[in-house]
Amino acid sequence: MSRKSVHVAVAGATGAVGNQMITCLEESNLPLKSVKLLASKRSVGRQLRFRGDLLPVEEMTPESFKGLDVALFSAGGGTSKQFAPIAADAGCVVVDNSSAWRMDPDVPLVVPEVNPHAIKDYTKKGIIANPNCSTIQMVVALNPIHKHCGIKRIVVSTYQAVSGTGKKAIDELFDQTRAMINFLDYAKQVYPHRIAFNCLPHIDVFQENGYTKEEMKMLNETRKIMEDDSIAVTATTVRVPVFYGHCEAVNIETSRHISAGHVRQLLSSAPGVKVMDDPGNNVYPLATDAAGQDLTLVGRIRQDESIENGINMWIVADNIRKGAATNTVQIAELLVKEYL
Ligand code: NAP
Ligand code: 3JN
Repeated sequence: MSRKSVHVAVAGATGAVGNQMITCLEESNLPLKSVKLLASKRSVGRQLRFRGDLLPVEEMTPESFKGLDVALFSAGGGTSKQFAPIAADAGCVVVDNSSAWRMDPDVPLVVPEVNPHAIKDYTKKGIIANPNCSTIQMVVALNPIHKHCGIKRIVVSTYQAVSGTGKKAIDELFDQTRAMINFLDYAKQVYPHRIAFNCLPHIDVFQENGYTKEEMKMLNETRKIMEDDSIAVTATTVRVPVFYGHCEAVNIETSRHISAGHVRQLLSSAPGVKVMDDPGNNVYPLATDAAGQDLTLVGRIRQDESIENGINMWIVADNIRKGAATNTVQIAELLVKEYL
């Protein structure tokens, strides 16, 4: 175990995820020697607060990574493709939030509660990938069940908050809602349809097979993180007019029978999970319960009575914290503690 103190950068520091990364870094016990904030040229001149100090936002360039130990990236896939290898060549380990490197066999895809051992493979490319938010919360809740009785198939429908799309989408939901309740015209910029008072079964781009890229990410990433390509996964991902917190209705079919009570018991002691399951008293997880904290909340656990070995549940987490920034910082904490 190392107590090395580290020079860390946040790339995409002015964005929805980057901003939360700064907060998570402030809250973390990482032994920090310095923090550098990077974004595009547009943000040069801005300053952001870190533990009481105002830090300048610098333009990310190939020279940005010299002397750094770890960089937390959330500046989009193209930027990650371009800059992550440059950072790695400079000796700086990248923990990347985009989908650019997730399915690269030489890049570990890590959820610390599920496959922390995979971090060791960071040496192959100097890059560790953070999964998609919808995948993270699902595998945190499902992995203990998979370990116990084998999950054969997952059917998931998501209800995803607009913060998953970034700053501009948060503004769009706010502006459209305000316009509509004042009987005014509204503008659409981020989504192809109105998001206020609506649900859009469309997240990321459509693929040739009729699924969206978000839906295919859930399939491929789940198998890689749970280290089991035999798990069948089918997803429908939906954007809903909620600011923070992704919700998921999840149905699983297991190899061996497990009762709803046993699932509740397993998840009660699972790392990173909080069971909120007392429907008689209106207790089940809500997006508003998840927002601002780091646990994955699980409720509505019940037998799927239509098949022999099936369970239904409702899984909720803060998409910007556990779904992105918190998971990234947790990976960085493990990396520094165990490997640097
Ligand atoms: P956002 O609010 O739009 O922020 C984008 C950030 O990227 C801003 O800081 C922006 O800087 C920076 N950026 C854009 N182009 C850049 C460039 N050429 N060089 C340097 N910085 C650049 O978006 P977000 O919601 O934070 O998401 C950012 C990325 O994180 C996404 O594209 C995605 O890859 C990833 N993400 C992952 C998850 C997940 O599920 N794990 C969830 C959400 C997002 P300026 O302010 O200067 O433009
Ligand atoms: O839409 C959401 O709720 C999550 C969005 C994630 C996202 C947004 C833009 C680009 C990603 C991602 O993490 O998969 C990407 C990307 O492909 O990098």
